[in-house]
Amino acid sequence: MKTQVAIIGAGPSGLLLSQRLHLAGIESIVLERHSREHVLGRIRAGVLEQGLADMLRQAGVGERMDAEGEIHEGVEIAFGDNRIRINFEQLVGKTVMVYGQTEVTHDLYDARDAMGGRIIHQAEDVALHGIDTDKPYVTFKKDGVEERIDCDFIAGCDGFHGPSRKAFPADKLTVFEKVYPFGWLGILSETPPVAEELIYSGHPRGFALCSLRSRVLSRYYVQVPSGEKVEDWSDDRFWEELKSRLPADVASTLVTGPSIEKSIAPLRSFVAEPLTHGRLFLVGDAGHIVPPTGAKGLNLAASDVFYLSSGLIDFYRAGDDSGLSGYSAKALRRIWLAERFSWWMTTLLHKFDEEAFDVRVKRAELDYLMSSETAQRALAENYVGLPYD
Ligand code: RFL
Ligand code: PHB
Repeated sequence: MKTQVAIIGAGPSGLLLSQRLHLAGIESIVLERHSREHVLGRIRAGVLEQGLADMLRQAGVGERMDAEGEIHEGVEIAFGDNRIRINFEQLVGKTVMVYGQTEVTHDLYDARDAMGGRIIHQAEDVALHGIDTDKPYVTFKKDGVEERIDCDFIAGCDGFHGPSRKAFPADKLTVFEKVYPFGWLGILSETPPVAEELIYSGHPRGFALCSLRSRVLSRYYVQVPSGEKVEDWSDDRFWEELKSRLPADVASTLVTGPSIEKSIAPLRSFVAEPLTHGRLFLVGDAGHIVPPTGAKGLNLAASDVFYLSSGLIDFYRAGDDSGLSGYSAKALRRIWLAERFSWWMTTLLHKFDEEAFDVRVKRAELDYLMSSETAQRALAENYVGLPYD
């Protein structure tokens, strides 16, 4: 097989990249390890920045998001029984879209299907070759048969565990990492959300988040120590723990019900530098991870796609390779700003095994956030998403 851009991974990064390239007349083939059902069964992000929502509209996949998603003008931050609403609209004149990543992926699949996009599922043993030549290629097995795709470029959109980052020569990649000693236990339940907007709650027992997918579908998370097992968390235990970490008036109105999904995600901050080696480009979680507290993972994947697709379009239209050679530096600048924000929000709201001094400093930081409009504006500016340039 032959194509212009071989894309590894059919998560939101890979699908959105292939859609944007297609609209610019650039061919791609997407290779995915799992089945489509598996990809569409994953419950992940829920908050889209305006930059991503606009890109989806431009790519012709915004219709269902605009009909079914919810525009949120603010979020609440709680600590014990103290709460503050961060009013995005008033503080920075922007909003966010609450619409599940699962739905975004669904819409992208529909669009790729409608345009005859090639996505090869259950591709095994995907391997990258010749990335530092101008004739890279990818090999894989499909139904036991060895296949090969020759291409001009490879986009590694294969998430944190995929083969693309591992294809860099060891001495060409530097990794910056922070692993937190806890994860998020999340559940999805067919119950009305406890509040109209998201509530991020820092509590002496640990962090909790009230989120939602619609007026009849709620998504809740509680911080749990690393190593905790989902099987040890009955629905009742989850609801009790969640209630204990929310302001009393919120807890008293929480509607509980059976979970329809329950899983634990570890928390990590991670950046690989650079994002490019030869003809290989890392995009999204393949190159960086943020803890989910700032809702930035999917949104960073989207800005990477924006920079890389622009670089590829300039290359194919005008032979201009400046966007491709500048991709890593441009994407990394925005990535590090989001890394900082996600680390800050995680540190502020989670329970750590800390010294008394650090606990007092965090309390002062929350006091400052609750009492200073300037501090609130900084949170709002980052949460709605920093500009792409
Ligand atoms: P993905 O979604 O991991 O997709 C990578 C794809 O590559 C495939 N793959 C392979 N394919 C072929 N061969 C191989 N050897 C392969 N190995 C892997 C995988 O099967 C998969 O289909 O990465 P992508 O596209 O870069 O997208 C990144 C986002 O998924 C991620 O950043 C977000 O979900 C993070 N995240 C959130 N981001 C937000 O912006 N807002 C949020 O509110 C938010 N909440 C979250 C989150 C992530 C969470 N978890 C579970 C990690 C909440 C949670 C709980
Ligand atoms: C979610 O709804 O899954 C969600 C929302 C906000 C976050 C993380 C996850 O910060």
